[in-house]
Amino acid sequence: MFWALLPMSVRWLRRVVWVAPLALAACVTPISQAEHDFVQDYDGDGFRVGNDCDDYNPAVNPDAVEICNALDDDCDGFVDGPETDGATAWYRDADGDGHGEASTQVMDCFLEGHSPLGDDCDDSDDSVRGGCP
Ligand SMILES: [Ca+2]
Ligand SMILES: [Ca+2]
Ligand SMILES: [Ca+2]
Ligand SMILES: [Ca+2]
Repeated sequence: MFWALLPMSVRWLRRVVWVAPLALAACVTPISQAEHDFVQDYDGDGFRVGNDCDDYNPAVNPDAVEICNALDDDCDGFVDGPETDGATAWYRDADGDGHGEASTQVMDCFLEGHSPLGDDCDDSDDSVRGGCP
């Protein structure tokens, strides 16, 4: 009985010897990082690496609305700015007293050297600030 099965076993073994390495090679054939990134959308926001400037944050993608958060939410290359949702008025504070001059108003999320208060009646004297007559 054993001998009767031997030819079939030998044929099966021969097939395994040829097919197994080919199947294994197909499984482990590496794809390039570019190919991997082309098909991958790590954060599931519908934008792949390359179009999504942060593919680990679903709130950041080309369809997102730019908000004041120090991030480039909409992937346009600009972080926040005057057109950002939530931008407020800022006034240049030349004397550093925490109050700015009303005529220098600009809209933004945050501006270095500026104050959200536009009530400095003398922006060259830090002893004179808000509440001037
Ligand atoms: Ca994203
Ligand atoms: Ca932002
Ligand atoms: Ca942006
Ligand atoms: Ca002042």
